[in-house]
Amino acid sequence: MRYIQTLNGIWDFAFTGDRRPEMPFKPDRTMVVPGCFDLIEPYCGRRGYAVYAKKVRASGMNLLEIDGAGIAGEIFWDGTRIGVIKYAYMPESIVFDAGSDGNHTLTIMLDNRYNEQFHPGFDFFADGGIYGDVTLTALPRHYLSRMRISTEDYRTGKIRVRAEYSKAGTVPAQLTFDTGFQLDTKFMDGVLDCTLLLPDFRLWSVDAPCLHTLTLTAGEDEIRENFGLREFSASGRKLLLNGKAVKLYGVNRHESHPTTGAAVPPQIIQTDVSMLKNAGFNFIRGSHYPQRKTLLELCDRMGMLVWEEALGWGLKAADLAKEEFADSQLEQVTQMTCHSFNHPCIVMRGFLNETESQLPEVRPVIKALYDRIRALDEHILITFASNKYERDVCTDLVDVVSMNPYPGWYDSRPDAVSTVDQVFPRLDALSAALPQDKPFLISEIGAEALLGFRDPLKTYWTEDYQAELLKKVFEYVAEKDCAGVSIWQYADTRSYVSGPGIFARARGFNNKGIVDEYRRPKLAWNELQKFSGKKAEK
Ligand code: ADA
Repeated sequence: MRYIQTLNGIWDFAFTGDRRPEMPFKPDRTMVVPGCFDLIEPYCGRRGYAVYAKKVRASGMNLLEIDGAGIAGEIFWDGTRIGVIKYAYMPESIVFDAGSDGNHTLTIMLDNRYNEQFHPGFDFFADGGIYGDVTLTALPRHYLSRMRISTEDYRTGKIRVRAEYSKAGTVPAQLTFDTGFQLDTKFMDGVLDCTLLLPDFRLWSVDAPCLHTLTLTAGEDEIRENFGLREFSASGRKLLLNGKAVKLYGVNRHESHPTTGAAVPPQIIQTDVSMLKNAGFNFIRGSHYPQRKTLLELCDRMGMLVWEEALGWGLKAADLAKEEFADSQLEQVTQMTCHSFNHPCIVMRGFLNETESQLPEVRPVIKALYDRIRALDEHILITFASNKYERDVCTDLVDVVSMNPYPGWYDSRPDAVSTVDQVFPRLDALSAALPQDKPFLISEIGAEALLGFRDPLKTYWTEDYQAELLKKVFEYVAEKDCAGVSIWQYADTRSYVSGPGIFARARGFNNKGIVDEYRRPKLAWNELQKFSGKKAEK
């Protein structure tokens, strides 16, 4: 078994603003990890360089894992750069040589100033800090990489196992499943790729989320992964889980909490997944970046379907025309897919939320992103959320057509009377204009509602109006040829993009949550519980 040490806890810290810190740096104070330094006085709201350092005892080859940090950074071991953090929220895995046995210094230098990947115009706050767990795993001299386990046929229990080993030649290996089934196999020049029928398997589903465990042993190394046997597929306009039609009733979820920012503690993540599961929801769109490992593990265990997405919000064709930038999107989907490959909860992967997909020049970028994910994962459904509606020219390139319409909210103007009666006609018109041979998913829809603002006249910004609108949306999904919905959004989240009237971000928040930022239910939460779940399978 591998020796894993958690590096969560107290680190040395300094904030140097616009000045890049010298190495080794002089700490000013201590800082907790995980945590967002720019939510702690005197750094609140400040942007610039922040350095974290910790003394760590280690030797030889090691695997450093950081479950998301931001918004960019570099990682040093005894002053030598061993890795970079390019994408906020993206889990990082770095294999490096820690040198001889003794105390070493691990330094994470972050920069929370906006950059090409995280614009100030995004409708969610850019927190600076280490959002997730930091761990260090000692590796033997020759070591195994992460395993990829995929379901090839859910009916027969056929699975495919792929892994890599750092030593060339023929190396015997053993697969041991939780069921007791064992198989001898081998690595050939560092590669293992085998397909097998797992006896006594159980399927993973929303109602019975059965997980299996596979232990892979080769040489002195051993790794273990959870996986689930299931197939999530599209047939015409329907989505199917293990061959059975399933409608998605879900929410969009940001990693966000007023006290901790993006470093949402496991307990709150658990609250989120449990609340949603208990209320009958079956789907979470992880907007707009990879969510924490804790969330994925809980969704695996509780039976919640997840759309995982790469960071990219409202990017323009001009951004994507830059080769380096388009390559960074490819790098993101690669990193994300490889990292979370084995989670049965992840049934769709997405990218480029609300890009300029009405323009033909964006097609090659979407096609390249699709092809990259497909090359890594033969079975996952691939999509992107569009706000170009009938004008979108990229819907033929993906498996699921996902749209972010806002009837009853943005689709009207402040000076026009908007009513929830717009929901059915608008969604019908959109649905009719989209490809009829692919599932149509409403990836966002919603209305702002301020907690406690109640009004029997159901005016804008009230809990009453939001509840009325979202009830109509759920009715639509239940009755019509629509594969599902992820409401915008689960909880209110800190933002700064503001505008007049309906575009306002009152209190500095996007208030379209069906619970507020502290997870206190609004009227819509209570009303939607009556629908979700009961109509999930049809
Ligand atoms: C978009 C976007 C979301 C959010 C939403 C809104 O659809 O994808 O991130 O900004 O609009 O509330 O306006």
